[in-house]
Amino acid sequence: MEENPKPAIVGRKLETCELDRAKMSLMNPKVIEEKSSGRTIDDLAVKMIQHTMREGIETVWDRFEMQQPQCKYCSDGLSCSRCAMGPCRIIPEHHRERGVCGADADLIVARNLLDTLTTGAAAHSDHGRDIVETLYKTGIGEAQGYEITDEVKLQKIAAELGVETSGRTKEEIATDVGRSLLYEFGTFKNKVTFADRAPGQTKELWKKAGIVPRSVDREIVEAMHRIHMGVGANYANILLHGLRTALGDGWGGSMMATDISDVMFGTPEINQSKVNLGVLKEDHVNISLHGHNPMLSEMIVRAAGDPEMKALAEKMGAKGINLVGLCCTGNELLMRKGVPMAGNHFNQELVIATGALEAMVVDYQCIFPSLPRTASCFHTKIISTSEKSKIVGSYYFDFHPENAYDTAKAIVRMAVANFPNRVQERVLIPGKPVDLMAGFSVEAIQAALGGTFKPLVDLIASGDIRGAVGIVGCNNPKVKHDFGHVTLAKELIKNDILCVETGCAAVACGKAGLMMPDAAFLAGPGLKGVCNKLGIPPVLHMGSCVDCSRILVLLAELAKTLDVGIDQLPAAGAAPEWYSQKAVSIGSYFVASGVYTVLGVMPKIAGSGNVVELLTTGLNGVVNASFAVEPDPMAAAELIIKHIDGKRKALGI
Ligand code: BF8
Repeated sequence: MEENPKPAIVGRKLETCELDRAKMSLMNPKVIEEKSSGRTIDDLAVKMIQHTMREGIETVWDRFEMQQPQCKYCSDGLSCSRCAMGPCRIIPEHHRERGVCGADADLIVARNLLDTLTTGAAAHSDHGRDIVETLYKTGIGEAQGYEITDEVKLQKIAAELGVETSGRTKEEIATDVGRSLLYEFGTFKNKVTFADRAPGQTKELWKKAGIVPRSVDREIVEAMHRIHMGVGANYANILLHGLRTALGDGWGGSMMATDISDVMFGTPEINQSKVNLGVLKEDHVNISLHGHNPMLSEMIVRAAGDPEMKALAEKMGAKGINLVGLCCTGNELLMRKGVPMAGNHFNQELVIATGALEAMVVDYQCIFPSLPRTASCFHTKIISTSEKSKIVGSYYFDFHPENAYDTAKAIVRMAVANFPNRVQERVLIPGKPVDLMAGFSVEAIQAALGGTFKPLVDLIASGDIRGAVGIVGCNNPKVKHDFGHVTLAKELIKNDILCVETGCAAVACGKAGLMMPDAAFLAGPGLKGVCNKLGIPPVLHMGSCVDCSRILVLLAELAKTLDVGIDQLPAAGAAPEWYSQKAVSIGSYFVASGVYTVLGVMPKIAGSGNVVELLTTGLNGVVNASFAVEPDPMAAAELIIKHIDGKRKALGI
């Protein structure tokens, strides 16, 4: 294959260190010690944060400090800058009870929340569309270097969509599946097909509440319409549409992202790998893959395996090429390929600060726009690849399915060529990595159980497993990095509750050692017995954030086995350190699907008692589930255990 793509520099080239290192640098060892240990529970991250403080490298925690105090009206959801009559703030004590348009606190808070949720649903779903389009282009022979890996899953999805399979090649089937799924985004079909995977009882609740998702884009566009001034005027009505939009994400956009990635790159199987900043190698070219869509990172993995690239690395003086993951792209690669994981959201700047990273390759979502500034103080190159992102100061490759392999190879070549620029004296790899098990797709769990979900249901019925909780979401400087995830998971497994995790929550628990079978010693007697018998950890890695859709499918399977709705299961969700709009959508489709969900960070809704009441109580009368907000993970565990015990009692188990 010919290799010709060349990068363009976005904006301007950041030639020398762009940070005011002298201003940022701290020299007092006591202050450094106190500040760093207050920021994270990740031991290697503590060391790197100390390093950044001494070196004057600005991080997310520094910027958070600089932003204090944050605006209280904005935090409460009471500010609106939606139209040009504003911006407005609701300040009752100053007789400002309505915005210029006449919207009150309830409406302003609800509109802001729907805006946030919809942004998240759009992000997941647009990722889903990108992967579906790649499948379609693979089918018609226009995608370079991609292939259909899981034909069985392709056939299964084809059957769900009514696509003819007999006597057809996998490419022909992929073309029709791709086309059919692209229709799921618009208004042509008027139904989100994968939502049929939910149990009948759950679908009945959606129908009664009028929140059956009609299509992915339709709900998103309608949400944006509803939040225009002079349209949505009723906070409850606005929030109900939020649930419908979120369902279109969870059972639509995200589920397509997960399933079609499985078809293209393989459905994950249980594997073992390593996690934390210690996965970097001193004598290798280190490339971190950061972002979300595996259509980029899978191709980089292929290109890095090319003998030509290996030879080039050796020529540059390296022993080889070491690919490491970050955030959800890292989760995708870890799940399918066992690629080691450098860390979660708040590790992204610290990886660069090791001085051992030749390139950080990114696509979209959760990538700090300031990364090129951080990298400008090291030899690291930030390589952006998505036309949707194009980070200023990055090297941009126009990556798309038609030129995927050539571009991936050009990216790897650029990273390898950067190895001689590494300043060995500045390299600090702060420790050794931790082992973790990953790859717990629904299919892998089912296979481990012997082919059906009945044994898991039996273990739940017997009380060996008291319940199951999906711990998901991000890092947020309002919470000590990883503390919320790890504390909650430890307390739940101690109480015989199986944890299934995705996103940055999963990475946090991996780093804490909870994703190896020997972590079962931390579990209660029932769960410990199950883990020992099956050789699995008490905390299961189920993938990236779009893979929260795997949690939905797992819950649906358990509910169907018991012939109940999802809302009747002894299950819950939690997002102890969430920050992103995507997390709002995830939390909302969990709740809309019947899953009680506890948030560790307060959403921007405190300004409306009515909105708070509806989300934390009122929704019980609609979808038999609600949100709770509890920043203390131990107290959150208590709420969840109480909820699970209540559901067990109602089921008579
Ligand atoms: O989608 S958990 S910080 S990386 S938003 Fe982002 Fe949050 Fe991490 Fe993945 Ni999800």
